[in-house]
Amino acid sequence: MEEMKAKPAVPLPTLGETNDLGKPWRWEEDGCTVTRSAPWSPPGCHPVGCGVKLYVDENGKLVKVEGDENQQITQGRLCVRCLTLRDFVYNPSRIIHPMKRDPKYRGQADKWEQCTWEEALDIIEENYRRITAEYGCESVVFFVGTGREGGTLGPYGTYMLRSPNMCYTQSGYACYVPRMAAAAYNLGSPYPEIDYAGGLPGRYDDPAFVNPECIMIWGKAPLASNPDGFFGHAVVDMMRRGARLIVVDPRITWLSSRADYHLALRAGTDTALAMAMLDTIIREDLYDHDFVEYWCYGFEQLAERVATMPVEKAGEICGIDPEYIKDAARMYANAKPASLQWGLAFDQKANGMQLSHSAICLMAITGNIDVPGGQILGNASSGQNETGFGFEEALGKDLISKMIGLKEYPAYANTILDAHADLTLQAMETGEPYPIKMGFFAGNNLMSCTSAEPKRWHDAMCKTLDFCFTLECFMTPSAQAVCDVFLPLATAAEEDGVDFAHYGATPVGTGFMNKALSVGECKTDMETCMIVGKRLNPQLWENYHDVYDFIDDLRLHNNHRFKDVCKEVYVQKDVEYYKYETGHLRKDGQPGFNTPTGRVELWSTMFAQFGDDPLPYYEEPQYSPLNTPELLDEYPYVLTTGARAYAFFHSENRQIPFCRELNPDPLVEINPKTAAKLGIADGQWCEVWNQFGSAKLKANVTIAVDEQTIHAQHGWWFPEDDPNEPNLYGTFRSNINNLVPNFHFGKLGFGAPFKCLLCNIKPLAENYDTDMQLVWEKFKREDQ
Ligand SMILES: Nc1nc2c(c(=O)[nH]1)N[C@H]1C(S)=C(S)[C@@H](COP(=O)(O)OP(=O)(O)OC[C@H]3O[C@@H](n4cnc5c(=O)[nH]c(N)nc54)[C@H](O)[C@@H]3O)O[C@H]1N2
Ligand SMILES: Nc1nc2c(c(=O)[nH]1)N[C@H]1C(S)=C(S)[C@@H](COP(=O)(O)OP(=O)(O)OC[C@H]3O[C@@H](n4cnc5c(=O)[nH]c(N)nc54)[C@H](O)[C@@H]3O)O[C@H]1N2
Ligand SMILES: [Mo]
Repeated sequence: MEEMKAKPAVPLPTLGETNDLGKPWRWEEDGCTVTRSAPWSPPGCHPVGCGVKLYVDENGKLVKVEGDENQQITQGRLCVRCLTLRDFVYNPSRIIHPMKRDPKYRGQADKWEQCTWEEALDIIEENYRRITAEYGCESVVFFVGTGREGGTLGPYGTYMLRSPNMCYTQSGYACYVPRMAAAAYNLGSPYPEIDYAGGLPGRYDDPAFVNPECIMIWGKAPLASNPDGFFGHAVVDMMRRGARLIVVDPRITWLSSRADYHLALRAGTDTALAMAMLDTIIREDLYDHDFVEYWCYGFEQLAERVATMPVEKAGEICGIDPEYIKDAARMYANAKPASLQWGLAFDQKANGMQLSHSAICLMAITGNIDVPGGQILGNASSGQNETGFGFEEALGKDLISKMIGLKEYPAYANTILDAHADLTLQAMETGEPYPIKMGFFAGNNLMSCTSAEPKRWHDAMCKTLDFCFTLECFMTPSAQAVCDVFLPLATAAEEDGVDFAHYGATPVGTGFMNKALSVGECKTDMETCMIVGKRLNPQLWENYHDVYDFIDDLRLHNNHRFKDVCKEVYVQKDVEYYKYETGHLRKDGQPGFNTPTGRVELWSTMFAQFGDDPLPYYEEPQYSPLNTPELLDEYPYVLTTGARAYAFFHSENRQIPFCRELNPDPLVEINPKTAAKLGIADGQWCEVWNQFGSAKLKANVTIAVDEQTIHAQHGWWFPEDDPNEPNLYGTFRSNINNLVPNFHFGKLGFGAPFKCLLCNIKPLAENYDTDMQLVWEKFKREDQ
């Protein structure tokens, strides 16, 4: 519980030094006011703070969005989701006024009625008082999705609802936090991102930077995903400057096709590969002796452990030529510097913590941590800066001790103070340890996207929640199914706010969102949190008079005033290397790493303390050709899901005609030979199924996957389809998460098999094709 007390300090931008570009933040041009901004969400995105120029005409209408060439990281480059922001802002299906619906009519689209904010707040307050009086504050859950403005707003649960239960509803928290926890526990720093000179004023030409000779991209597709504050195109920038690639991915991607080594392993077998690479590097004496001797803990034990996974054995498990593994390991170890970029595939398996631990071992024994062009770390004061916001003061020890999963999975619950996803589902289903009666979701569409077995989550919520409300831009299947009040959410173009690369954990930069327009009665996450919080728990909000007080305190920790600094638009953060020598990694100022032993823990004292093996070990996925050969007759293919699509952020953007046209239907990738064998034609609708469920997707016949592997897109629903129960915009028809089970996590409570299951696939005669004409007609703006 010690960790909960600390209110982490905010990473301080050094204003005026790193960003003295002398560029205006707002100007007039051809009858428009142009505002520079560095948005986060919505539309959903991670906090890269991509630079945009928002053109607003004299009527206050957004007319176009362009990339901001002044933004130091993105330098004018933008993805389709920002370029189509105008279609998001003015989409005819966007909800721009509060709405209410009698809970007895849940799932009925025509029963919503527009109401005022006051009325909506009255309904929320009345239900909150009634429910918490009977069942306590712990019966209220803040259901949360991916990390973005809404998703990371800890104060929603803490200061608004005064509940210990903020629950990210993906089984085993299978996104980011497992990697972060493995790093926090074993490296003492939350996220070792690859160095792409993000924080350096001269970027790649800065004298402090060294271009990596080798980048190993593992279970990540950064060009499509730009995750967590990493700008994916930076990989291409560094390739142009000479970096060679190793890509570890069962699929062929743009980057793997340009790599020196593409380790196309069987999905889910990564830890075996990582251990074999460690073994090769140690056996062939390619490791950094000084770094290992002075800064690592448990090297001998690690060497002994990984010797149990020689390349021959790993090659067999992963389906890769052992010599090829050796060569790749040599290239990574010999390159100076080299960086390793780990992705979502690390989290989406029960064996993922061991994989993350192995990756940290690889980074460490090759001496690439905290060096230019290697892995960059934040200093002792950076971290996930708002989750711990007043947690203990607001809740008190008694309420905190009721957090679901705190006792069973402390390694999980303590990392970012989250209720365990699977145990929260269980609590809704069984009423144990206590009933869950009220919900709020911001940034979560669990029935289409976030959660495994979505119908199960649907049934549990519909059964147990007396009252639920949401803050959203669009009516989602989840909101349609279970919400009783809908609050309209402002987009990033309508918001003043702040975002940090890696939520503050790595030294890259801070972006400022500058409000350029208003739409309807929409409010931002920060405004809503404060308004609802002042109603429900006014005593906790006494110090905040307007939303800027809240932004200054929460995001800038009162070290700056938003209004003074927002005109900087994007501020790079100071970068310091070799902090383990200067004492800047540890709060006590001692040299070394912020771990119990002061070293990078190859032998993990924290894992041991939590009851897991302190060394990396390999476990087959729960359902796999080697682990469950008896299932192969029925489910002969390895299923991986959710590799990011350029057109969409998860379940979003399906109502944006330009995005939808890029990817009109849910796709399943299948190898041409497999497709031929099964009589599946390119573009034909198929059913993919396993022992947990089935989904209908359209075949994308491609050599991107091998004959054994099937890859399915995730997050699908059809905003043009029938909204009512039980159809709910057709979301259960094509939801690949029907095939993903809950409760298949690892010993520490983390991980879920989203990227390593078995399945079968067959062609369908039916046709569910999107009618693009209908999409355009239904979702186009008046002036399009
Ligand atoms: N456009 C877009 N960008 C996004 C998102 C989005 O929905 N759309 N979502 C955001 C979120 S929340 C996240 S977490 C990030 C995730 O972004 P990434 O970390 O890049 O993860 P994915 O795109 O899911 O998968 C990356 C690669 O892992 C491969 N893979 C699949 N199974 C395995 C396996 O078992 N082992 C290995 N080694 N590789 C495997 C896939 O083939 C894919 O190429 O993206 C963020 N960015
Ligand atoms: N099969 C499979 N399933 C997966 C994955 C996979 O790889 N495979 N990836 C998983 C991962 S890593 C993640 S993180 C989850 C993501 O799951 P979710 O977080 O549910 O994904 P989204 O669809 O992006 O977001 C849900 C809603 O948030 C709203 N929203 C966007 N920005 C904001 C904001 O700032 N504030 C508020 N209040 N609302 C906002 C959007 O309108 C959207 O309707 O999906 C998971 N699901
Ligand atoms: Mo995620």
